[in-house]
Amino acid sequence: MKIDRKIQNFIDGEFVEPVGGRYLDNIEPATGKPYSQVADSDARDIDLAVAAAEKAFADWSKKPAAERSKILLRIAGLIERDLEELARAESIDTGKPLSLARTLDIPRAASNFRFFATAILHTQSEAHITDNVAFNYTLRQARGIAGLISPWNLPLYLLSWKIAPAIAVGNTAIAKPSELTPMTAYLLCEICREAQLPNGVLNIVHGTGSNVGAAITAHPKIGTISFTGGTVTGKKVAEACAPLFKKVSLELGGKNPNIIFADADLDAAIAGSVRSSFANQGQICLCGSRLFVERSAYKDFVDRFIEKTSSLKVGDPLDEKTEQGAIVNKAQLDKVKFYVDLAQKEGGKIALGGSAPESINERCRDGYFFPPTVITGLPVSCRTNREEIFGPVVTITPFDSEEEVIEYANDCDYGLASSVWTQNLNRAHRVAERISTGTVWVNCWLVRDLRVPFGGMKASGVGREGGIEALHFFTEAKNVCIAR
Ligand code: TXE
Repeated sequence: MKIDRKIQNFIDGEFVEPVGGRYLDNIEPATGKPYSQVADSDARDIDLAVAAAEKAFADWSKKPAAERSKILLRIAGLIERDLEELARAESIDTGKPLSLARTLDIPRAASNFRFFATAILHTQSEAHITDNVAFNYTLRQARGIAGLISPWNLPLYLLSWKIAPAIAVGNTAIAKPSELTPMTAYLLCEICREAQLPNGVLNIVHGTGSNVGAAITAHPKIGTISFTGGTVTGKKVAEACAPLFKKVSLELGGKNPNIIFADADLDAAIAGSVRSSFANQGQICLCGSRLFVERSAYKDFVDRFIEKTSSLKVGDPLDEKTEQGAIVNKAQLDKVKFYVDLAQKEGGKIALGGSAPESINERCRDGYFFPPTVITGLPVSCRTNREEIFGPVVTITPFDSEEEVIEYANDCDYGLASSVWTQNLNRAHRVAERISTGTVWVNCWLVRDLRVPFGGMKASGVGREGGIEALHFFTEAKNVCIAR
């Protein structure tokens, strides 16, 4: 595929060249070859974006919520109109199967805009009477310019999850998508222009994290930072923001337990576990990469889990039948291979997969592919079971009691999400209460309702912005107290 597009920045409603005139190759994971270029911007581009966002803030923050809502609903409608084009772009840019982009990423991006466009029409405010002394009411106001930094695994899904609430409540925004997967953010700008989003409300500046990302977290006029990415980078973001007293939300990595009790509906548990293990090639922070199975069901589960996993079709992401596409880049592929080697050094047995597949097809012969891989026989607290791999690799370990498996599940620096498969309702409530993760799914996975709090504990992050609580994260609560 020839280089057919230069992805420019979108500042003040216009597509513009980066000030330094530099571009990075944008590599297609399925082929390992560049297919477009993306602006390699720097702090000077952020200064331009800040000026545009600052200029737009006065009008945008004073617009009635109903008017902001109408524009966000137009954006949602245009995303749905362009679903096929966006899904294809997302698949080419990330290496994920076209079918997944079409059914998950792009529809969720539309629903993110739609949800917050309507949520702002129904917010409640609080009032408190202090005896006969005073009347208090809470005023929630837009904070100013929001800096939104998003990762490569669910590019439009996670970017829209930040942009929609940030601008819905009246902020203006400067967003930096991952330099690895910039295409759908670029296409979103064209949609925002068509939806007549006022200039400067959303500005998208492309480039590397150390350059543009760091410029966003360092800029004194960007007072709110929403970051999704790795835990290591999350620490750098937090360090940069602390001295400037910025409001920060960090959605970071995960090493999520997936617990299957012997009394579970095994058909459902196996189907759900294959999905939670390998969706998006295991490149979702919510993937259940540590499976724990009650010993009496262990052999049956492992045999049937491997049988179902081995039927997943690894292929060209653009092939409609593909269920496992490419890993996002060579660095991530090398990271996956490193952990598969490490697992064997730690005593693990490769029960399925473990090495790069034969060539997919002529087009993808140099792409970054790795098959779904299942490792058994590892000690619970080895590195493979503690460190985030972020690829199609899971471990399966037996357990003998509820106490033991809760200890295994919580013996982890991360605390993002977990799944529990059981038909014993009391046990479901008991275990859910004791697992230290921000989300516990019982007999399901990745069921998302934006009205509930979403976010991680421990090294999985700080803040709950992935739902209705984002309306509070992106606003400032002011108490007005009037003497009686
Ligand atoms: O993400 P990074 P990477 C995990 C996964 C992966 C690891 C690293 O384990 O292997 O994180 O992935 C920007 N200041 N997750 O390196 O570096 C960067 O440009 C400001 C889990 O791809 O965290 C990108 O836009 N910004 C995660 C964004 O941060 C900086 C999803 C994420 O990049 C920056 C992705 C800096 N100093 C990876 N350095 C999840 N929770 O879903 C980089 N960035």
